[in-house]
Amino acid sequence: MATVNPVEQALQAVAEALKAEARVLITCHVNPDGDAAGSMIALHRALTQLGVDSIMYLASTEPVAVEWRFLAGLAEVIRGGLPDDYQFRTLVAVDCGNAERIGNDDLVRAAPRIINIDHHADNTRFGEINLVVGGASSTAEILFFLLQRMEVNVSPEIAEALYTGILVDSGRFQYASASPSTFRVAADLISRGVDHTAIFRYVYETVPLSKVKLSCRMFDRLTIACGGRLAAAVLEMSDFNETGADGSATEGLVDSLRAIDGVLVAALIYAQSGNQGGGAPLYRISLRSSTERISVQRIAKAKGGGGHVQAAGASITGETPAQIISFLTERVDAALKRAGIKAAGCDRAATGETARGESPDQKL
Ligand SMILES: [Mn+2]
Repeated sequence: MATVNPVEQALQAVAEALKAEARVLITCHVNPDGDAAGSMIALHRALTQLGVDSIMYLASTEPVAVEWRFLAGLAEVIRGGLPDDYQFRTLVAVDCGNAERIGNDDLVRAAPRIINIDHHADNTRFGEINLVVGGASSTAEILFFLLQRMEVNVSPEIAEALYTGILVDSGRFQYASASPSTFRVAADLISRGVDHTAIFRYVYETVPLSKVKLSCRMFDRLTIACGGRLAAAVLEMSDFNETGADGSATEGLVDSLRAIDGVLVAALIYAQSGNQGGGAPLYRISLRSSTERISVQRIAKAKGGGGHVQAAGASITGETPAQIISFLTERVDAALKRAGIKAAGCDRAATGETARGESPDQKL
């Protein structure tokens, strides 16, 4: 007897629902990364092609990280203030693990219907229809299959947006979430006209000098703890002001902390711009783990955040960076102990850090 694949079922349900929609509003999480922005743009173009009245909306008014500014279509995104007819539009959330990440509660409350498309394993399934594939490299990879099912013509523009999402969220195809399917989809997109060399240059090799200066500050403030397994760094508001970097310049910085030999967990703690008001200090932590045996999602969750097992984040109010680092040290020490991982340099083979790593989440 044929088994019903839940991913296939969800793909079909969302494909049918979207094709039948008259008006939609597509949004992604605040401070969008390449997957969030690329997914939003790709889906918008696809729906427009099918004759659906689609608009894109982003709750945050902070500048989009310089890495994604090349994406054609960003200028069409409505920022901050909601469009007049938002309460009549089906809300399509892409790359949002929970409804709060959308950043506008009014929008979520007023939506006549919510369709939720995402790859965060801890997604709260806040939609009426949920297409959540926890093991997928990116939301963009899920969208590729969705658009095929909707019989969308994947134009070079759509392909470029999808490719960017996949490239970035798969860690340039190096994370465990990069499956054979991820590579096949990327190959397909390149055959449709994606200039992967140009995208690589835009995303990774047009770093503003202000961001380089900011990363110097980050390495200056580096704390190594937990027997060399935790690397944590702090960026204060003054670091942003003095280097001329804006809040979006933190994009990707935490990955270079994880790259340090022996380090398994990286944490970047940075001041949020809401800080200057003189209220309680607000910090954002970006967390990365090099091994599936240590879940940073769990650590982030303890502070009200979330994400993936190996990439997560949280916002923290009312704690100093020193307090946050001691919390992280405690948590990482406990996680290392649970996983039976020794200090760096002791027993490298036992860490599994070079293992291929099979994600326990659902695959496409
Ligand atoms: Mn994503």
